[in-house]
Amino acid sequence: MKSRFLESFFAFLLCGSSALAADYAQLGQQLARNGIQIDEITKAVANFKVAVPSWGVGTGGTRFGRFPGIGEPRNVFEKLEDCGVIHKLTGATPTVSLHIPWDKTDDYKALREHGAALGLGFDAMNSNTFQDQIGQQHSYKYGSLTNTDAATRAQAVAHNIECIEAGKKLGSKALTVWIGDGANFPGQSHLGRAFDRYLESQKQIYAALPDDWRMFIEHKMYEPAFYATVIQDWGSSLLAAKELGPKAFCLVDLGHHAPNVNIEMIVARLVHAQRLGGFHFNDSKYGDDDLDAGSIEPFRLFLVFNELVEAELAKAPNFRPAHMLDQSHNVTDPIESLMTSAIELQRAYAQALIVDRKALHDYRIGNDALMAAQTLKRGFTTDVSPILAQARALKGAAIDPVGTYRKSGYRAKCGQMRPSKQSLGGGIV
Ligand code: LRH
Ligand code: MN
Repeated sequence: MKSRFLESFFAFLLCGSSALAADYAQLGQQLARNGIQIDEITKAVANFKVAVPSWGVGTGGTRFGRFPGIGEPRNVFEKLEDCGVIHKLTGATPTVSLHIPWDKTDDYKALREHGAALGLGFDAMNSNTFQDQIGQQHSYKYGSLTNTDAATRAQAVAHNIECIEAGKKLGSKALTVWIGDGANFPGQSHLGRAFDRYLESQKQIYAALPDDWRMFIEHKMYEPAFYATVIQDWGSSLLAAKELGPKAFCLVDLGHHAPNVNIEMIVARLVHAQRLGGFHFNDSKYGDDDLDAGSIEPFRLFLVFNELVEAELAKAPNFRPAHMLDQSHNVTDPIESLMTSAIELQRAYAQALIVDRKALHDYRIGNDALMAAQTLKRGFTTDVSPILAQARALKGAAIDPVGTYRKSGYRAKCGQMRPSKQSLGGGIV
């Protein structure tokens, strides 16, 4: 049924192409003056890929409530259809990152075929030992992989191995392990032994990883634990990755740090350690707000991509970061937010690619701090929108994704096709 939906978009894809040609030519001349070939940048942007979180296409919600939109996906198959729309219109999101058990199904073969029919593959699998499931034998109230009770740890290990087995059927090549384990009060847990239990559990999960898989360890400063989180920061994550083995990497969720933490510095260090596994991109002003990437601190996002471009240019060893979005949408249409967020990542990447690296290097060596800062910033202040639109046009995607999506009436059609019932919790409530 659905791929016919996608077909219906063709009518609007190339709206805005005439203006694009003029804008692209003008930007091309501007960049050529600095010795930059615009088509090179456009090609690199067109090759940029970011995975969409399956849990992002439904309305997220906060602890205070959830206000579902119309035509919410009711199961993982419908979630994939919405992810198919995002990829059709942006050309930048060919894979989906699933969350188990939110996306659990008894027919992963059918799910894989459904994805393929929509032009989608599967990125990192996400395990969930931060919620108790109905009928679950051992509660994760006091932790999962680090729980003081061995049976609870074993249950959590088994769940992660179940996620690997599901991912193998889907063609996924990675498992993201984020646990909320921690303490709310000083004294509640032994900080050292909790970490030892974490490693003991993770070693069993690591042993179950196929040879060509990676494990992404996701750190988070706080929430749901409000005093000490076992994998609280990149240091704990890197210690664990190094102790587990070469298939273990550190995943940076931009929202998982204290305000004003220099995240691009963390990226530079993880590149140095050859353990940068990837990202959960989003934005935040206060806590783990899971807002749209680039919506609050676009300059910070640019500085993260600046480190990625520096690593790319330096041909950093073992550098293969997996890009994923991890957002929660409460007041926007999730499809529109995920499309614009994917494009904001491409924007930050393009801005970092057009930085005059030679001039920047010379100013740095000459300790000309002002000109070094200005040279880097010029990348950020250049409007690269024509490059982003051209990259989409080259891939047969929409020049104006949100405009095309709204013209298509997809959401209204979903409203008819998917009678709204209290759809899948799936949110992060
Ligand atoms: C934890 C997190 C993690 C996911 C969850 C949905 O805050 O970022 O990546 O499992 O959100
Ligand atoms: Mn995350």
